[in-house]
Amino acid sequence: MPDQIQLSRNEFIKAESNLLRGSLAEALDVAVSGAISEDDGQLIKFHGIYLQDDRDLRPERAKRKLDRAYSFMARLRVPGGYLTPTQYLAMDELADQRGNHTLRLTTRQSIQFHGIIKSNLRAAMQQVDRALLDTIAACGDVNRNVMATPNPHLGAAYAQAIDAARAISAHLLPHSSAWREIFLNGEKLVGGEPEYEPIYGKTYLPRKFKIAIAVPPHNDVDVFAHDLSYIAIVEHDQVVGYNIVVGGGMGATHGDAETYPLIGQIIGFCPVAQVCEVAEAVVTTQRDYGNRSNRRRARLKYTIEDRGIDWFAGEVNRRMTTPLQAARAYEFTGNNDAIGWATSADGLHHLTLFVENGRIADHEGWRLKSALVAIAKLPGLAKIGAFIISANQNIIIANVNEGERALIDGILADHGVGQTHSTLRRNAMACVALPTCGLALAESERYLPDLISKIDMLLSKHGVAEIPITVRMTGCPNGCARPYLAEIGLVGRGPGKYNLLLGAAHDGSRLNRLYREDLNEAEILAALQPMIEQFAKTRQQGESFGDFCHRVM
Ligand code: SRM
Ligand code: SF4
Repeated sequence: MPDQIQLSRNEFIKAESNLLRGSLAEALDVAVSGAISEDDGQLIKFHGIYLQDDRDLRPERAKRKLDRAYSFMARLRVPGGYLTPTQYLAMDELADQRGNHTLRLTTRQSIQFHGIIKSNLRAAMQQVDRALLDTIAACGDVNRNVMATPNPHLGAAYAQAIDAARAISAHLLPHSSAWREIFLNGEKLVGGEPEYEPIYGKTYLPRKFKIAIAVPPHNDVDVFAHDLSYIAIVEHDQVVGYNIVVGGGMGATHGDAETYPLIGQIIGFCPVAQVCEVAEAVVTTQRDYGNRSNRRRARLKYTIEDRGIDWFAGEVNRRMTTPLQAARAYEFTGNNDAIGWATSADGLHHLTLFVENGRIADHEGWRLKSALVAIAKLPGLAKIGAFIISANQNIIIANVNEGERALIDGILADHGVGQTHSTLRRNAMACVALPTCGLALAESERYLPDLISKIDMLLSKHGVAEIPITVRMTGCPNGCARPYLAEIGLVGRGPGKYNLLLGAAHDGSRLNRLYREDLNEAEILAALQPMIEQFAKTRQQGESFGDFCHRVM
């Protein structure tokens, strides 16, 4: 271990937690408060769960001298975002019985449940377990949900990528049985071998760790945004290996020049058989050298910034049986989803369904949640179908036979779920933000839809509404919707105020740059208007909005 000046408080919490148990089991039984202690609040994240409160209700409850309206958010571990229709139905039921009646698709191909009160947490986890799913390591200082380009139905290479995601997820899964013990049967392991964490050790990683796999030409997982990524190299529809990308990350803090988003760098190529070995080598290097004093500088991107990419690649190679080979050629065309129906070589159909900001809910005239339940119950789909969550917060209904394709269209129409959104809206994402996210400085999920309508008017006025432009909003600089890789990025600074960032590459390979700071809605539109006008008038042949802004800014 390198010298450390002073370990952060979380390091002590982890070390003293008895492999992620802390006093969680007892805390869940305490009925007088809907919350848990701060230390247990840190530990429960390793089990995919966050303590939150409804921020809309804070002022009123404070006036009435009431405790905050506490509840928990739980996030699934779903490598590659792949669920069977039966699992989807079980999760829909969970949202109704234990959560706030919505399912929230995330930017890492998972589902979040909001509003689970403490007395419902165990029952919720038991429902998850019965569906052969879990929430282990969906948050916390460990490897999180492993992403993969979500098209396993479109060819062998995509299916191989999802297999790799599952293998990596299993390889890096904590060995602690704390999740089962706390939430399922309460049984403690007695006798036998003492538990240990062969990869993590008892203080796990310095910070969260994220992995994604992309299958070119699709960069929908934003391969340059994660601690470790794999770019599939495909020959004759077979993955022969992966280029390895390290040190990407989005998170930053306003006003702290020591924190910033970074895109990952390619350090070589590995054959398929070495996928887990690479993951272990990268993770253990970060385990041993990551910053355990300052959590703001603890992600892998800073370890690499501080020690250099050559040092890092050398350390990874030293930990492997065979070093990485030279990186191979690849090409990405975009980081968005192709909304609508597609048909694969075997004649099966697949619908990528646009889900605005990932929120599956029923509203008057737009009953998406009920529609998805009706679709999941179709007999043919139950046998061979899949519900696959995309990294752009959409859902793919995969493996649909000819007869059921028409039924699905009918169900969507009957529930008012049209798919005629503008091009801009289809390419937009917002993070959750208010009212559940404790870190939000501004609205995001609840506000972006309105702003999109207004930006769409500008685009239409100048005749460029059909050109795909990626737009992403977050309620704070943590970057949960990867806004720094959007052609138009909006990052919350305070109520109703956003930084406007422009100029990212349309294929997710270049970050955007700060264009204007602290703008309200009118100022955002006023700043975009001349850019859009100039784009419409002077764009070069085939030039994307991001490349145009990058050129003229
Ligand atoms: Fe995130 C923290 C939501 C993807 C960077 N993120 C949070 C928390 C848990 C707030 C908190 O710590 O109390 C948010 C919960 C909000 C809520 O009420 O549900 C939250 N993050 C999300 C989700 C749900 C956004 C979404 O709208 O889909 C995404 C869940 C992904 C998943 O299924 O695992 C989500 N978060 C991301 C991403 C995108 C990605 O990973 O591809 C990033 C940027 C990439 C990165 O990590 O660098 C991201 N989230 C953060 C950070 C900043 C980390 C950093 O290095 O500085 C935080 C804050 C922190 O960790 O201290 C954070
Ligand atoms: Fe919350 Fe900020 Fe993440 Fe949005 S970007 S979900 S506001 S932490």
